[in-house]
Amino acid sequence: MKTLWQNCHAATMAQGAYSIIEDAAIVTQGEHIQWIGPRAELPVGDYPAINDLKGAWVTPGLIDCHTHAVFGGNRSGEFEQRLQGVSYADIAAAGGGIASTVRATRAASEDELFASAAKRLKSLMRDGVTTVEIKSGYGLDLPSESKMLRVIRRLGAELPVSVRSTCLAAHALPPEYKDRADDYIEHICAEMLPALAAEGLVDAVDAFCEYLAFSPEQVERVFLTAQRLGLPVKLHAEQLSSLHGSSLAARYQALSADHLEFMTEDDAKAMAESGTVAVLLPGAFYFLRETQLPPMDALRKHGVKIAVASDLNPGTSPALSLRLMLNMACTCLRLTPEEALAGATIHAAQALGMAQTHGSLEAGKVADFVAWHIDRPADLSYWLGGDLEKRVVRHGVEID
Ligand code: DI6
Ligand code: FE
Repeated sequence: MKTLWQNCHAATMAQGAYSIIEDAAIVTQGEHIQWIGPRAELPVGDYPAINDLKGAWVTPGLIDCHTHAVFGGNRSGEFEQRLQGVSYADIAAAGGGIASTVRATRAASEDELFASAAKRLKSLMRDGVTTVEIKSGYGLDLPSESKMLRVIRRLGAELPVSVRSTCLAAHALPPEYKDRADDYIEHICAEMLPALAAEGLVDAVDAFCEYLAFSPEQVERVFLTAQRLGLPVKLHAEQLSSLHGSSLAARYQALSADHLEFMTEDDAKAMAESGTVAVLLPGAFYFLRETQLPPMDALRKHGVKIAVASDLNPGTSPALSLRLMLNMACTCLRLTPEEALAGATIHAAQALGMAQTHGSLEAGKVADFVAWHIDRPADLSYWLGGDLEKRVVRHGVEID
């Protein structure tokens, strides 16, 4: 069905900039954008359905390209501890942190995990999110990782949001493998990834490269396995220290390297050459009270594409609003509102390998967009969360 959307302005985000069309018109045909341009140039034709957007600003549907939205329990108790001075690393070393979420996630049923994650996703969707990536990584054994990934697939099937699933089996060392990290990596490579990929549960493979998680050598073995399975890779890198995981990710043509506070200019060069997106996670930066900023100047100078995501997870970023992350990207990490919006649209799409079809308003792309009742695009990074008045269209169909 051909539909015309008009009486709006568009921030198309083509080429990673606002790329504004004033007094725009959008023609959708089925799930796709068939035409977009100034209303004065609208092709003459028969439009069986016409939508008046009443002066709204239309942007691509927002894309949250890094979340851990499926998990059991929560860690507000650890938040209280950290506020009394215990560090994230201390809590992890004492068996809390990721390990405590692993216990709760293993104990939860698939339905329980689905129900709690669905609530969190609905919160993200109230911000105009139409695509979200969700990682496993709180199961850390084959049955529990498989359970998480099935929940992730089910979220995509049952909610009006496109979901990409990432296997993060190399997130932390499970208790059964205490002091045997290499053996766990071997188990991931020989058993877990091949089995999970064969079940069709994995769109990409991620790992946590950090002194309190896995070394670059261990990560490389996971990447080699992913490569053999034909799966793209991503990496949590340079969050707490500099191990040059981002350069390693670039050598494997990773879709993205994420966090990056401690990355160097050489890492930025390597990422620019491989087209690896820098995913910045201001929620974790803020929540851990980090002080080391990612090197924005080096990223800009070398032309690395920058995305912004929520990192929604129970330990370091219990973030239920992607727009709040856009604000924090501006205030804490010094992005411009235009960079932040590109980071949650076209560059986020690239970080998921979806830039051919998603992330900008262009003819031929999927018709995922939001018509916001705002004064200008910067409003999206300006308001601190809250439920802005808007209409959300996904696959050419308006959703509530
Ligand atoms: N980095 C993060 O910020 C999250 N995982 C990761 O590798 C934290 C996950 C957690 O603390 O539960
Ligand atoms: Fe993360």
